[in-house]
Amino acid sequence: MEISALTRSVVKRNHAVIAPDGYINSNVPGWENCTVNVIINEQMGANLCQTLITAAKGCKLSGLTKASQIFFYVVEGSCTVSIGSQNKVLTKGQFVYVPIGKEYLFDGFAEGSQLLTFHKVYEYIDGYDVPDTYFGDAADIEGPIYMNDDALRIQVLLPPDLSFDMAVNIFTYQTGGNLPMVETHIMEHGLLYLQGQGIYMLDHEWYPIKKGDSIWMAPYCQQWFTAMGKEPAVYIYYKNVNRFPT
Ligand code: UGY
Ligand code: MN
Repeated sequence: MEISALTRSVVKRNHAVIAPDGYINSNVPGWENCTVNVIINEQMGANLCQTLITAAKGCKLSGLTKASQIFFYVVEGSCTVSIGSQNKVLTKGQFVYVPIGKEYLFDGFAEGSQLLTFHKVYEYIDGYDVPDTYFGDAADIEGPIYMNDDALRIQVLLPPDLSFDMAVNIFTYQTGGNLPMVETHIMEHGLLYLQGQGIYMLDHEWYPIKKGDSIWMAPYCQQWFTAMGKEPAVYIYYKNVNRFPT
């Protein structure tokens, strides 16, 4: 018998590991016929929001982005999306970046489809316009080798353009791959595990992590990861970029 008093989830001052076993659903106005799990949010001290949306029959997400831009990524299933005059079908691995000040509508979901979202308050920069809506497909994006290690690949999903103040990347570790150093950096991360398992070190604590788990890393939360198991470990993560630290 499983013991309901145990979980792998932890919420600390500068990091959190959120496993799906503790999810409690939220209602988000305009997001109908779905469950919404708000996994990372300013309530825990973060400067981003990360949610996971699971579609039920008749799921429809409509809204208008205000201060925050939103990145939507299809984790499972498919849907249709309309933003301004653009209409597209999105399937697993495809994504859309919705800038501030845009109306969006997602519907036509296959039941059980899952969307990951990252939200960040947009920071203007002199000399640059707000980015446009941007569609993409992770399958079309090459993953160059990371830090000369053939076991590590990073796919950069958003354009390398200073008008963007957030990056979303997919990091793939072949079996036995690990981060070549302990990272210590000002940028913050929100992360969802897409495949496999491994051990994450966060602020010198060690956590077993697997598909479906999420992680929040505050600025300067020290981080290291090694893949385990027999399939590659894959995670998608958010990072704030391209702005002078205030
Ligand atoms: O881009 C990054 O900072 C990335 N290498 N961090 C991480 O995977 N924890
Ligand atoms: Mn990092």
